Amino acid sequence: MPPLARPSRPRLWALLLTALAISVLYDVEVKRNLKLVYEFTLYRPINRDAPPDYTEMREWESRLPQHDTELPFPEGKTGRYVLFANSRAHQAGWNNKLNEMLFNTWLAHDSNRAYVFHDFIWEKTHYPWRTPANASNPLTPLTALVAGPSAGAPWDAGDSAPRAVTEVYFDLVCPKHTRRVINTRDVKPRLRHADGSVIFDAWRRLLSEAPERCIEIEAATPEEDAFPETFDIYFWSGRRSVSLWDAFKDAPVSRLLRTSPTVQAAVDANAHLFQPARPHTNTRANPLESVFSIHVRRGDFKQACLEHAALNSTFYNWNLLPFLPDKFDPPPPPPGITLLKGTNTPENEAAFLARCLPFPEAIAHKVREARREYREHTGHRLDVLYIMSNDGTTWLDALKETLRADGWNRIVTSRDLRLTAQQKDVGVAVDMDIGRQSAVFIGNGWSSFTSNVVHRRLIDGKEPISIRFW
Ligand SMILES: Nc1nc2c(ncn2[C@@H]2O[C@H](COP(=O)(O)OP(=O)(O)O)[C@@H](O)[C@H]2O)c(=O)[nH]1
Ligand SMILES: [Mg+2]
Repeated sequence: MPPLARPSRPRLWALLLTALAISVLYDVEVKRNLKLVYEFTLYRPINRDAPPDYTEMREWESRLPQHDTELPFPEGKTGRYVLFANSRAHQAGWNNKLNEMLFNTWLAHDSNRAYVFHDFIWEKTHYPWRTPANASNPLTPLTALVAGPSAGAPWDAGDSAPRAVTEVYFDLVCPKHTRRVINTRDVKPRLRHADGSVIFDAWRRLLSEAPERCIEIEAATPEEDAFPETFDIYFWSGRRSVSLWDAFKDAPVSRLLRTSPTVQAAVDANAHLFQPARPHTNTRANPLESVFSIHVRRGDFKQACLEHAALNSTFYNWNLLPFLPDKFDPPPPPPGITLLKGTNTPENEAAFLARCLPFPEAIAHKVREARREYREHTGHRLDVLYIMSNDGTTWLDALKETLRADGWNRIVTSRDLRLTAQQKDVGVAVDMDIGRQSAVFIGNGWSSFTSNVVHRRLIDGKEPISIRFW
């Protein structure tokens, strides 16, 4: 092999310059790609301070007046109780658990039993702080997240149903050996495809007629039932709950549901962010009544929306109420095409993504339309926009820039809120409460967060024109 010729001086310079250019480009590209990977995995905002301490709140829970063994029937040591241990057999987002908790409390109320409440157990990927892989799942006291009969508040005056109690008190009045254990495998299979009213009635009858004072509902094994809740994800992700709306909206568990003091304090502390830029145009006491808020569900929904498309899912729970605008009918396959279960056409997938994971331009378009329609309907022009989101990436900044072009006096996002550690812990409920109180709310039809905001807005008497979906 002939020896390699030594490059001439100009060629050496050219080589060096090219190498330098490549290394600069490489550096920029690699960093950009690393950032994308980082943003994809760390899609949610992660806090660097310490998680909160709840010692005082737990003490407060333990001192609730119903924790008194001397109280007369149906409370006290002769009282009737039900623990839905099945509801915490697997972890899910706060709102997937909240809608089930409300129904379980409703069942307890209607069968004259005290609902046994317990901490919310976090899925680690949702928790606002990083949790080591070998640590147990973080917990938040229920009373930090919500108030109302599910969290121990009294029922209506004159309602003799027993109040909800903590598990510590349940252990005292219903020691393990005194409990009748009902496994979900003995109830759920025959109700698998039943309508909500049939499922509700079956459980209500079972819990009412059981003579035992103490009942624990136990989950079937994960192999038997991966979602062993009384009302599981298959139930909420379809139309079977809708027939229960009229009864649920008037049920005390729903009417008496309230914002927790922790959430209330967070909303109050940040109220100044929502003051309109021109105060003289706003004569309302509550600045949120002039806010247009949007729920931009991102992060894990990048995957969830594809799964909804593959399963051709309808909207979730109350987002399906027939009197609400912006319906979504899962598109049928094109004529002559039979789809395999769990697959969809590229066209149908695109139709799902347009509604479930909309682009900034589509979001801006929808916000413009809904703002105009609200103004036509009510005469009110809304000038403050609130973007609530679980997105922790620069995508949210880009969205804010896109929306700025539409002449909002102020645009606030979840990240602008100043929160204490406890308030950050319940940040999901803080955003929901802002959504509840806003003049207009646009949400994601497949989201249980959105569905629970829709519920509270309707209970508060907000009009359907103010409840929109992408
Ligand atoms: N702060 C905040 N958190 C959110 C928002 N959307 C989703 N999340 C987080 O995502 C988790 C899962 O959402 P979840 O409550 O299950 O509602 P869904 O997944 O939309 O049906 C929640 O527990 C929150 O931690 C939002 O707009 N704001
Ligand atoms: Mg969820």
